[in-house]
Order: sequence, then structure tokens, then C-alpha cells
Amino acid sequence: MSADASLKFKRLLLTGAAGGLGQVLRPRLRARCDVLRVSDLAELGAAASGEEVVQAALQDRAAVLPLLDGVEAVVHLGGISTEQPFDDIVQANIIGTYNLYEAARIHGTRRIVFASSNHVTGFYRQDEVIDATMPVRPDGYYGLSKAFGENLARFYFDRYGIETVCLRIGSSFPEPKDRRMLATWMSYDDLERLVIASLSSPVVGYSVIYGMSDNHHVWWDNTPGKHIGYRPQDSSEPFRAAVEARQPAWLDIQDPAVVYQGGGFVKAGPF
Ligand code: NAI
Ligand code: 15L
Repeated sequence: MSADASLKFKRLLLTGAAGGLGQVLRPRLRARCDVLRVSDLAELGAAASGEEVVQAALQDRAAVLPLLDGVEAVVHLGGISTEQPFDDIVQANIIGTYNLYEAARIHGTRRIVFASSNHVTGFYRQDEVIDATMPVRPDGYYGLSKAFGENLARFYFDRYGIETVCLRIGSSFPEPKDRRMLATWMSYDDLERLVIASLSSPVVGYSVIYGMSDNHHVWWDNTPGKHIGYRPQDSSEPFRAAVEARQPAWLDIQDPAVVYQGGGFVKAGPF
């Protein structure tokens, strides 16, 4: 654990708790608060000690409002996590994120850690290094919805003072699956470090940071997010030899999935 191990909240909300990253963070966040409220559209299992379980669709405003009652801070992972038809994305990621911020405003929630995505800037090229101050270049409807979430967070900070750290997560899986993920990978332990740093940093206002481990080859410069105090301790490098052995030696540099940072997302669809 890289961040303050003594950090303890009264009540945190974790949305998307049934998903891949939600299942990773659920026990780790439970250890950091008196009560962890977990929510998802999907089945969440029984509440463990120190947990409250609430099944809810993010687009259901009446169901989302009580979710934020008594919550100090939120880790918002819930929503569609891949490129999908626009009509589905609108419900979960756009209306759903609006409902969450409105409920946070009404209940006086202080801080939200928002799982954004590298696909907000997926149409930058793999031969350039960007930072979070550069204009967004979403690579699909999913990336657009995350850009909306980031703008929504900016607005709720400017008008209502609700702090947000937007995490433009790269690829958080047990291991990097391909050559692209050697640049974009973030280990689960580093994910935890990033979330805890985002929750515990004294002042974050509205901040954006890329979620990646300490990889050798990277496309993102996290200098503008240094105040968050995230110190990754893992790297994709130990996986390089195995990943490269599974890939062709030479890449097709005309392929948009090779040209752009968003990889295959840049050519997903139309649906
Ligand atoms: P996931 O797809 O495994 O989990 C998302 C969860 O959200 C699911 O359990 C799903 O049931 C829930 N959900 C979907 N629509 C919902 C709705 N309308 N109402 C309530 N819950 C709903 O995704 P994963 O990998 O766990 O990612 C978590 C978050 O992090 C997502 O917001 C994703 O966009 C973001 N992210 C993840 C990355 C990764 O590498 N895993 C990379 C970049 C961003
Ligand atoms: C994402 O935003 C997705 O949620 C995740 O499933 C990965 O595909 C990741 O980006 C990525 O870019 O590898």
C-alpha cells in the first residue's frame, strides 16, 4: 500500500462493484472505511461485514438518489466499459453519471473518484506523448461518454465545489495482454494505490490523471497530476518477453489499431 494506511472513511460508495475492477477494489476499500456501500446493476452477493449492498441501475434517478445518502466519497466505476451502441451508452454513462453527481450534490458528498478512460484521448498517435492538459480526442461513443463525465465533474466542482479526480485508466487487468498494453497497463495493486491517493490527497479540486503502472514505454505524461501523490510500483516490463513472443515481429503501421493510442477501440462498430 503506497498511500496513507491509516486513512479511514465513515462511509464510501463503490459503484460498478460487480465488475472486473469493482471485485478487485471491494475488499480493499472495505478495509478503509467503517461502511462500504457497494452498488451495481448486476447481482452483488451477500453483504460482508461492514458492507451495504444496493442493486440499482444508474439511469434510474429515483434509485440513485438514496445511494448517496450519508456517503463521504465515491469511487464511481459503474457503467458500460467498452464501445457499444450509443443508445446504451447514453443511459449508463451519460444519464447515469449525471444522476450520480446530482445525488452527490443533494446529499453533500465531498469527493468523487471517477473511472474515466484512456479512450477520451484515443485518437492521439502511439508515437506521441500527451498529458491531461491537452484537448480530448475521443475514439468512439464510449470515449465520448467518458469525456462528458469529465466535463460534468468539472462543472460540479466549479459550481458546487464537489471535488473529482478523473482517472483515465489505461488497461487494468492481471497482466498486459498484448504489445499495446505494455504501454497502457496498470496492475491491480497500482490501481489501489491510485484510488487511495485520489481519495486521500488533501486538495484535488478537479484533477485528471492517467492510470498506468511505471511502464518503460508510455504515451502519457502524468506531471500535471503529481499533486495527487500517486507512486506506481509495478511495471509491464517483466511481461514484455512473453507478450512479444506472441506477436508478429513487425507491426502493420497502416492499421489504425497500431497507429492510435486507443488501439482496436478506434475501429470498433458501427453497430
Ligand atoms: P466492467 O464492465 O467489468 O464493470 C462495470 C460494471 O458496471 C459492471 O459490473 C456492470 O454491471 C456495471 N454497470 C453497467 N451498466 C450499469 C448501469 N446502467 N447501472 C449500474 N451498473 C452498471 O468494467 P471494469 O473493467 O471493471 O471497469 C470499471 C470502470 O473503469 C468502468 O467505468 C470502465 O469504463 C473504467 N475503465 C476500465 C479499464 C480497465 O482496464 N479495466 C480501462 C479504462 C476505464
Ligand atoms: C477501457 O476503457 C476498457 O474499459 C477496458 O476494457 C480496456 O479495453 C481498456 O480501456 C484499454 O484501453 O485497454
